[in-house]
Amino acid sequence: MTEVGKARKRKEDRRLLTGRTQWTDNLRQPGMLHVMFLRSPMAHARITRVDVSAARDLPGVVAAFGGQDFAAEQGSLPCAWPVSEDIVIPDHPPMAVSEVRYVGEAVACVVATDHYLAADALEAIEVDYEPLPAVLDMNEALAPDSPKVHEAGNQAFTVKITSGDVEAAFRDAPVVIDRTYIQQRLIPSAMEPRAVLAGTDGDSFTLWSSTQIPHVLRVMLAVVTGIPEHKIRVIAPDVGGGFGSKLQVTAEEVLCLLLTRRLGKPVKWTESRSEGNLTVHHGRDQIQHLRLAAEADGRIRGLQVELLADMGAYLMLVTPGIPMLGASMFNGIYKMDAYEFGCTGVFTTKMPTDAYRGAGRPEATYAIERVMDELAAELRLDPMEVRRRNWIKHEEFPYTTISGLTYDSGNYEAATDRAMALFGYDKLRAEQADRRDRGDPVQLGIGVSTFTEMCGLAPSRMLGAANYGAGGWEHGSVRMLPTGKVEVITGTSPHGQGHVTAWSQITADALGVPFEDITVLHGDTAIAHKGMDTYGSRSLTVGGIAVLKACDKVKDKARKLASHLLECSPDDLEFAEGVFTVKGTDSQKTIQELAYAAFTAHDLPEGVEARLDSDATFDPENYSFPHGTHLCAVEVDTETGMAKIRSYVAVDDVGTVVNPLIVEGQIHGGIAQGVAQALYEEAVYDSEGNLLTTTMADYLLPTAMDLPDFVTDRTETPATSNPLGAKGVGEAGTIASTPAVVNAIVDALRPRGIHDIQMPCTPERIWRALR
Ligand code: MCN
Repeated sequence: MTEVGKARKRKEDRRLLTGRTQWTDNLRQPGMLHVMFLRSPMAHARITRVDVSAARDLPGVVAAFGGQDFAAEQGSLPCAWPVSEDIVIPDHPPMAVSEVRYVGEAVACVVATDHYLAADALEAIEVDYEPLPAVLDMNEALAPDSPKVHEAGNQAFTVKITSGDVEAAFRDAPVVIDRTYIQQRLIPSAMEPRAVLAGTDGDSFTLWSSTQIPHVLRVMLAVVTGIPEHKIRVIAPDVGGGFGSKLQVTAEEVLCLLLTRRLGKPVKWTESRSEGNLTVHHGRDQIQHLRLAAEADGRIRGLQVELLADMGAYLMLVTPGIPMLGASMFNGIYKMDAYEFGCTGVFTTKMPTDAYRGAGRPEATYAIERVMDELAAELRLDPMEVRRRNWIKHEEFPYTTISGLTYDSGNYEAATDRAMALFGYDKLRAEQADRRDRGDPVQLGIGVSTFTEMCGLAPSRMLGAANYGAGGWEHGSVRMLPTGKVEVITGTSPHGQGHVTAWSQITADALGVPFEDITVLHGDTAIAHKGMDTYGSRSLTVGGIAVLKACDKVKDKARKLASHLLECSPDDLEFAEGVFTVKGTDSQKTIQELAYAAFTAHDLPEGVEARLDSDATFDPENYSFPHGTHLCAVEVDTETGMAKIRSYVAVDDVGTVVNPLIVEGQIHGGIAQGVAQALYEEAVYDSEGNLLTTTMADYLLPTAMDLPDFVTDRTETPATSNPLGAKGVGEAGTIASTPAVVNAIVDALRPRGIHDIQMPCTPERIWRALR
């Protein structure tokens, strides 16, 4: 059996599970200092005075600074995705100098010999604020008389995309569904909070950070601070999850670098959970207005989408691009004649939003899958039937959608049939009818989500066309060591996804070396010198393929050497399971023998270097389009409003699977996050712009106890855009699950005249809707 496809346990887990890890906060450096940031208690205010002198005098304090002290050197935090020509990208100083625009923005800092001394000394800093009005509601922010977040106004950008004749689609349409949904603001909650350690030898700088993007960060730190790129090394040591929240160039990273330059000593910062809730970039936060026109038989004519997307106070690394990642996804897996997408990015005095698992695609999928259920209800059709009448049929692939993407492959029928069988769809519908007839206080709802997503970010030319500031290629290197062992170096930066294991499987098959003989290095710009890092479920379909391509080049070199040593033509050699054999003979060389021969270099042919190492860059032709059918059964207690998931079936199609165990883990984690949005999580600001959900007691993260058993299965429709046939999986569960859960709740309540419940669907909200 090949390694690809094997449910290998993860190589990285023994170390992680036995505490032999290198979290950034565990790192120690001689003479290391600790920095803590004083954060604005006001959502919006002018800073009229910052006095750090009393803090400077406290025991253990080495230095204290206000924003003015950094004004000349701190630059502006970058936004790499200007989605329109006239987008407003306000200056974003890492430490506020003259104005604060959200609660939590850094206004001063203390550097001390100890983390707690630094924290205590923050209390001695005096800051005077002149309050300005908070701007919290997107609709109000766009009113002409609204107070302004930035001088240039509260509109960051507005974009419109049209395809087909929208007016014709809606003219005399037999059915028009018109709905507004709110994507509540979410707070990414990685297990490991953010942490940064910056050090210098006087000339060069090393920054350890709990980041997803060491390579992007290095470039950006050079651009922001003016420190030459070759003098900066960024290391992402073990990183305990990110979910998009560590796809960022943060104020703390820049400020730690500036502090180590100024003080000549290593400086570390680790956030507390409350500090993290306030200042890690938030996710979602959109108001979505959808209008869908359909024929009387349920066939969709056209779709109009109008979004308001809350940017928060500034545009961070990819803030404006997040709603745009959903722009081509509202049409989902469905065929239609016309589509219009409009989006306005709005500034408010809240923490900026940015990528959070799925980033734009969960929002789009939620909206279309909710609306499909509304269409079914309007036409008194089964929700699955409406979908069947509209989805792209398996024989129609490759299919170019109304929003202009070409879905390379898929089989929605197969995944749906499998999911319905596992779920016992018809039986559950019968039970639902029975409970309705009996007037059972506990009603049953069935939620359907037939989704696709675009991931595997991405073809560089497509990112360029979307005005994104970087490419989407990935890099991989393979080093054959003299003893025949293998080092793989990847530009991806795993933080929970198991790349060490998966890349070992790919390499083992490609080179015919044992899985155990392979090690994978990553996350250090001095070792993995090229890379675009990990996000957008891109690592396998871009980075894994780069490793595969590098293996191919190693084999080409080895073949040349083998033909020389075996005195035959390269074409006369067969390669299988790590051995080159002269066809029709038993004359052989193993790839390990060839690695050693290359190392000794005693007898190399012309043009062959003294190594079999190779590297490759892969830039795919297209995105990756995983899909699947998720079904959820929810019991809703109409007396208490409690909604409890009874069963959940997910049949996903991620093309060829490298490691089924990892894929299942990704789906599980993803579903948990999607269910969390449907039922539990919400960032809440009060009317003055104070975040109320700053602790785990207020921000309700579900635990394993709150989640049902998931039944998962797969269909495999290979991708055509990469040689493995793989599609991304890292975000699929999150994208698919939220609408499945909410559709189920609404389905249970529909006979009571309810057609929406605002997320998170808390017992209180359901109870109120019932009354
Ligand atoms: N895989 C596979 N076969 C496939 C597809 C994927 O075996 N057909 C494996 C890959 O080899 C890889 C893993 O599944 O080991 C995820 O691959 P991929 O879909 O390429 O996603 P990335 O590795 O690029 O991970 C990013 C993705 C994103 S965008 C978020 S957000 C997310 C996620 O991964 N954040 C995570 N999963 C996470 N898991 C953990 N533990 N922590 C996070 O922060």
